[in-house]
Amino acid sequence: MQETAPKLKEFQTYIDGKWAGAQSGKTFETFNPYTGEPWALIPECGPEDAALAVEAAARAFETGPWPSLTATARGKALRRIAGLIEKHAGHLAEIEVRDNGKLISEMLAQTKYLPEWFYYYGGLADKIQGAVVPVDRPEHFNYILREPVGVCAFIIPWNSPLMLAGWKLAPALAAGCTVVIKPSEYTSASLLEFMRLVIAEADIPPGVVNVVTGYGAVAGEALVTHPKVAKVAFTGGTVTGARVNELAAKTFKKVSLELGGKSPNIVFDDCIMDDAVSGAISGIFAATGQTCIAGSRLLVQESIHDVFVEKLVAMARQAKLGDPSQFETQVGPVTTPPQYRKVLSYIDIAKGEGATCVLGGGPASKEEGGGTYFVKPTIFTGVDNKMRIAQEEVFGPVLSVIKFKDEDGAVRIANDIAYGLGAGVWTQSVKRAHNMARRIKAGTVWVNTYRAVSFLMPFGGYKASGLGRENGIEAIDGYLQSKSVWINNGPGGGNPFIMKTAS
Ligand code: TXE
Repeated sequence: MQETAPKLKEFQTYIDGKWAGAQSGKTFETFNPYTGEPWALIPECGPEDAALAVEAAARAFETGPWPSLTATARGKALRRIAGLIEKHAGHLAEIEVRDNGKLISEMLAQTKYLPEWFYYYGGLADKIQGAVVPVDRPEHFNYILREPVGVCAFIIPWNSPLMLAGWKLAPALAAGCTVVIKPSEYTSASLLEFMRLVIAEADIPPGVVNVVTGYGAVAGEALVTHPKVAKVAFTGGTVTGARVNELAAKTFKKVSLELGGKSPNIVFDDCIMDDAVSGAISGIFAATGQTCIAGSRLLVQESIHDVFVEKLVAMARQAKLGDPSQFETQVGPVTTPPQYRKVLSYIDIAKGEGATCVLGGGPASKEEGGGTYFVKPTIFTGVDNKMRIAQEEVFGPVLSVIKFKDEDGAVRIANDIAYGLGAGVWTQSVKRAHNMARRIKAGTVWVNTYRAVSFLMPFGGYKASGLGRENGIEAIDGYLQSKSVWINNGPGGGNPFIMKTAS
């Protein structure tokens, strides 16, 4: 009997409150990275679909119910979104696990936490206040309005699509912007389910939130270059981020970039060793190392190096690889085939550079709990900070251990890198903790913890790790611009030919 291929689920885009395929009728398959099998079809949008979405977002920004909502009503809309995410957190997590292979335990933690972003920025919506300025002119009444920037394009990567889209969407909507989101071509499904179960149900007017699926170089670039897009918020690789920044500059868009990292996780000999070992492991092997804040450079003080590495390898060796939809699994697959090849190639590079592989060092077979796109948790010791394995982002379960002598040495190595996203410090000394936090050039420094995020804390990069900040109060500034209003309540308009500077 001939086997018939299972029918693939067909997704549609969400533009102007309507569901549709790409205008070209084209689709592409999306894969389950655990099985390696396709499971759904995604519309392959082109510039024409991107233009439709931007026009819809521009109309929704200028006219219709969205701009006439009070800020308080916008806040309520965000709280409705939060409630619906809470309701569907389980389903949204399952979809994302199927599409990107992230562990169900981590995904559920993300989808259950995501509503907080919408509650927080929902609460902020009617606290966006301008100011009255006592300007240096008699009989003037001057004030500053804070207005939404307009249509925003979000370019989202594959490692945490819902969370990274939510971090942008909540402040943008609170500010009064409208939005077009382009998810990664590898992981469009969770965002489309989010549109169906959350945005379409939350009574958000048509055109306020739109999704265009497709490839970065086509659908992504069409959004980044569209003249009616006022702001681009991008999360992804540094090379792509530079391209997006360059393209967006041609039409003077505001840009925020959340890019790669090569974060130092620094262990001093006065740390609580067991805490630091688990912090080092979760820092690099959680999410299979596919996070921008992965603690991929482990800096260990030479006085405890050997005993620390022994404990580290012993614990990492126990990691249970397997099906990400099972709660007991600790390390899942690499999400995309190119990423899988990239991770393996960096393992070869490290070996070629003379680093010592003390754990893993290649693909994980089915017998080892692995399969299609699995890489064994890998640890290299004897790494010099000048090596490529120490300088370049791998974005996979590969840890480089680097020795240091003292605090100055740790700071020098930590900062000797193009990136500056995160850093970890493990110490019991309060003085050292604060000194390190001050001296490290990174957007986040964790002391005696690692990879913690909150809607309340700004997140973003120094140096090549990005521009701007997400989360916290300041994130909303990225979606606002100031307008200065001058009202002359006095006589006359002054000399028409002379600029009115202070006399
Ligand atoms: O990401 P890309 P890729 C890093 C990580 C990884 C590398 C490459 O090191 O190995 O980036 O990953 C869209 N105009 N990070 O290639 O290309 C694309 O469709 C407009 C770090 O998968 O950055 C997707 O939606 N858009 C990172 C998004 O950009 C374009 C997370 C990200 O894809 C485009 C992921 C273009 N010309 C990877 N080209 C993090 N900071 O967390 C692509 N895109």
